[in-house]
Amino acid sequence: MATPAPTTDRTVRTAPGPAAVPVDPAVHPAWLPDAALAPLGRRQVAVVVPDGVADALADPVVRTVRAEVTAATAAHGGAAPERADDADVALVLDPGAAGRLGGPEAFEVARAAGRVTVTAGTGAGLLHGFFHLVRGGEPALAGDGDGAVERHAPATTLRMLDHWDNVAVHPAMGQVERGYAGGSIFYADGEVRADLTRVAQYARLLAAAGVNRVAINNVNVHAREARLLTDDLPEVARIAAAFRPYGIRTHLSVSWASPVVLGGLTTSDPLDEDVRAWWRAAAARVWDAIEDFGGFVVKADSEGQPGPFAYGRSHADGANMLAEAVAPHGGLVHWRAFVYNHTQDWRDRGTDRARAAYDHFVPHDGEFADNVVVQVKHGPIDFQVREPVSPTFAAMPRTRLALELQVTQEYTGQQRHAVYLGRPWSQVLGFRFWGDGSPTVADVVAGRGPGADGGTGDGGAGGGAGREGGVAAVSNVGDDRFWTGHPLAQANLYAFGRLAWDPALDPADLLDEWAGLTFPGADRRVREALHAILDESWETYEMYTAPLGVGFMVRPHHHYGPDVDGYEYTPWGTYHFADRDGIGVDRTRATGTGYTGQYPAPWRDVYEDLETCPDELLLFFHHVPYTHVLRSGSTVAQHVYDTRFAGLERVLRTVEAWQAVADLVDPDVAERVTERLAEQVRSATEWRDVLNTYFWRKSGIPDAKGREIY
Ligand code: GCV
Repeated sequence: MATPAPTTDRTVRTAPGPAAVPVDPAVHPAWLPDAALAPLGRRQVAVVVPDGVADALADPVVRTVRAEVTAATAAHGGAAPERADDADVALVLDPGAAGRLGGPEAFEVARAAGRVTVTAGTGAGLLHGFFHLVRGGEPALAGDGDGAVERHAPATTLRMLDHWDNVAVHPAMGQVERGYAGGSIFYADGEVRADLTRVAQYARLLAAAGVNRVAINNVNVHAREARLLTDDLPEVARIAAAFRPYGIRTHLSVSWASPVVLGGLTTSDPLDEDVRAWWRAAAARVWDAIEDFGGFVVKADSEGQPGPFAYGRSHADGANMLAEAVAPHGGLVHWRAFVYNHTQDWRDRGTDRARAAYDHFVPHDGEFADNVVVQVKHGPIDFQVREPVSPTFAAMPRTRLALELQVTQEYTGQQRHAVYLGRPWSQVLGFRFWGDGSPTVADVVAGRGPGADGGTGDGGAGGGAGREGGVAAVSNVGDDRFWTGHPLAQANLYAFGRLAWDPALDPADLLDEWAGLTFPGADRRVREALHAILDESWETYEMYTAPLGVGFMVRPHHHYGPDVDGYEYTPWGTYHFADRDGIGVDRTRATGTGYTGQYPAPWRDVYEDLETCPDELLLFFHHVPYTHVLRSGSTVAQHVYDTRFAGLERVLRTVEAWQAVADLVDPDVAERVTERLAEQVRSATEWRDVLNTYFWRKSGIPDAKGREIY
């Protein structure tokens, strides 16, 4: 994207407007319904750029801001005057301001003399400022302030969504792997969709939440998907063109074996000169087609995907070879740390999947190239409802690390259960490995952890100069009319973007912000009910599913519904080791797998000691008898019974809260939510009964309260 040249000429001029704002009326507007733009659209809103900055006028994101303003003011009775002097709201592009403001996406807001003035150094900054005012509604638009200036800049410049979308429908995983919202918005019938209006609309939603990068295909790269890198480049360029006006850069997942499967070479060895040349040429073709392309995402040596281990090379060798190919173009390599043995022997208690990311990657800290981001799942296993934070974040100070979250609810109810994930994500982002006052995970991924050089990144301008790796998450969006299957699962996508921009935001406030935008003008009772339904829904889900951090207990393959021993005697490494006496995984240094030793103090000791290990992670770290007394005072068995019964009760109260307001919302939304809640009740009942029965039959310990267990 063109960067406007600095100018001293302060004459202002209205930027030209582009095509219409992408809105398909058949699709639910999520957090950008027309009415959410009314407070701004009722006003006089000027978009002004310094005269003589030709590049600024050509910047597609500046043109988007202009289109948004034109559309909103036309729809709501405001106007778009040319001059700031005639406006209630002035969106001012000042190309010289980016540095002063804190980066290209930063903006400042001043309120004085009846006017709100947003100033930004780039189109992207201006767009974020525009959506900041939309989110803030009337209070944000009152121009009667004292001129005090608020500054807003993202915590990290890399805020990415990963799509696990397949181009061709996969026989086992379907069109979208772990997708619970219909087909793909990018692909249908084995091709990129001809009509990408929906993608443009998605880009607009993402920009309004703060996301600025999207990887458009599954990290499991099958034969058809591999060709996105070569034959389909013009199609990928069309997708990138749909994202670009909203300041979002496009990334591709690539197959490690591309030189073989696409290039006809006999090897993918990263140290082979022909392989390196193949990747250099491939990268050059990509950037020829898409000038602002973001880079490659790689899942290697993981769950059957090919990787450098086949050639006796390390993951640093593999990642750096790709990094070298993309570096001349300012590209990034997101290299996933989700590497573990998925063919282990359940009889072998010495192998611990939780150790894997750390064991594979930490020895290579400092070896990864500057444009490699090692992308680490938030927990050491796989997006379970409760896991400790992955210790890998604390152990690679010389590597750019990204936090990977999962917005799609693979293990948290698959968008059939209402489960708001803002709170657990906020806890992960705020986790302090080195004790009170030490840097958080959010600091680490922003390049401000201990031992990092404190760089602030390049603002998305070309590869990243700092040590930041940012935040990535698996998207929960499909071609469903509500985007996310469960309309309330939109809150998760929204909260992800907002927390990626500012990890310090309160997830409960974000919930209210989302509800206010999505249901503008709705009866106060609707917003109160949504808050009541969602705010503690993660805890509710945990109460009826796998207890005390033990994880899994889901049905194999599709991962929905209870099957306590479903994975117990399989090669996947997700065991709970229940027998008649007790349950849990001994991950202590003293008697177990030694995983606690991957944490720095104080956590290595907190988790090691039964006396100090938090209840909610007890079975992740310790194997204990069912009679073990928790810090809460309850035994493990009684805790399981009590929380399973209480969990279902909470779901039933959720249903009541919804029923009280369902008539006050759009009937389509009401019907879909009502249908999903009915399934949540059925499923939570099944979870309660299966879990309670399992623990009772294993332990022989009856429920102290004599409730029905089968
Ligand atoms: C894309 C889990 C999921 C897989 C997914 C994998 C990953 O194992 O079940 O579907 O594969 O994570 O993150 O790569």
